[in-house]
Amino acid sequence: MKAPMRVAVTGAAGNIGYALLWRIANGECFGLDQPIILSLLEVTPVLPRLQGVVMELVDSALPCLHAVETSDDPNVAFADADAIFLVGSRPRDATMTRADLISANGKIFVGQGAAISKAKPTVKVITVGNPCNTNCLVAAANAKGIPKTQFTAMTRLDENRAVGQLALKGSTVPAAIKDVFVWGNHADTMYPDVTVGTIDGVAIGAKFGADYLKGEFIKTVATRGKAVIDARGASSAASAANAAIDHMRDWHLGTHGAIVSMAIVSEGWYGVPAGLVFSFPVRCADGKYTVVEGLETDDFAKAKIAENVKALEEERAAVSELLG
Ligand code: NAX
Repeated sequence: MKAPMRVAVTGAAGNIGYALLWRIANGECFGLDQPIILSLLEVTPVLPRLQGVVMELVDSALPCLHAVETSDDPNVAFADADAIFLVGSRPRDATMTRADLISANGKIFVGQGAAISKAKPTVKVITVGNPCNTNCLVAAANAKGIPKTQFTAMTRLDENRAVGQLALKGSTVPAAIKDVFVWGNHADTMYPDVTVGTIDGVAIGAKFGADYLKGEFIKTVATRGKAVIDARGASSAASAANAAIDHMRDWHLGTHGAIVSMAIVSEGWYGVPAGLVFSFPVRCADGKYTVVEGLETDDFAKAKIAENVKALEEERAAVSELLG
């Protein structure tokens, strides 16, 4: 067995947390030979409920669970962390506009970002709490001493939703689908790109045609989160936790040549302004991601990328005073 890794999870007593923690501690994310110390962060009033989650984790005798710690202080929870899942954030209520939500959550991510300075400089951070791209931007701006490359936001659920739809339509399994990825913001403007994607080894574009791929397909993926809420009376939790595992596992253990989606701090790739947290096609190896450059983008893709840039620039303007 290796030396234990410290993995922090915020919002650990929430719905996504309840589906996520078990999968981290049973070896699915960092490998079966990797002991895990879970460091769970919650707001103070929720700490008693979190104790119930801790009891259940212990009662599950998960193969990789070395220890579980809890705290309501991010400076404690993130100290010396190797990986951090930023899941907790304030939900939007009926009185809030999207701008109110961005500003309310932005403030949480100033404090959490500053606390991430106490993690290892190699820490891998995934931001799930919404609006996740901009929360990630705020956290990265406030985490002194941690390279921007270590901050990511989750668009893997959008990618997985796209793959799920293609598998249904093609009457096959998701594993038969390769190299589908998402551009942009985790919002209904995101663009699932199938240009280099294949299904059972056949180009997806040739199999399904542009009418479906630029119409019903994009619309279904873009509105899937709302459809789940309407049907279930609660937002996506198990599928979100599953996507967070996919994202972190691929970053840590590699994609073995496959293209996946990660929202990362742009260095200007594909004309996306440097500094925006934007979802790109990436491959991962040796614990690092690399943007897949040189893919062809047609006018449709260029327009979608521009639409996402505009939305994220507006979000960035709404939190400009939080960016240090
Ligand atoms: P829940 O409301 O079930 O749980 C959130 C938990 O976070 C609560 O237990 C709360 O006490 C805690 N929390 C709030 N503020 C905190 C803080 N400052 N520090 C630590 N903990 C804090 O929500 P859940 O369903 O788990 O969703 C969590 C977040 O994921 C939400 O922001 C949600 O919008 C977002 N999602 C993101 C997705 C994505 O693809 N990026 C998809 C699923 C989900 O909608």
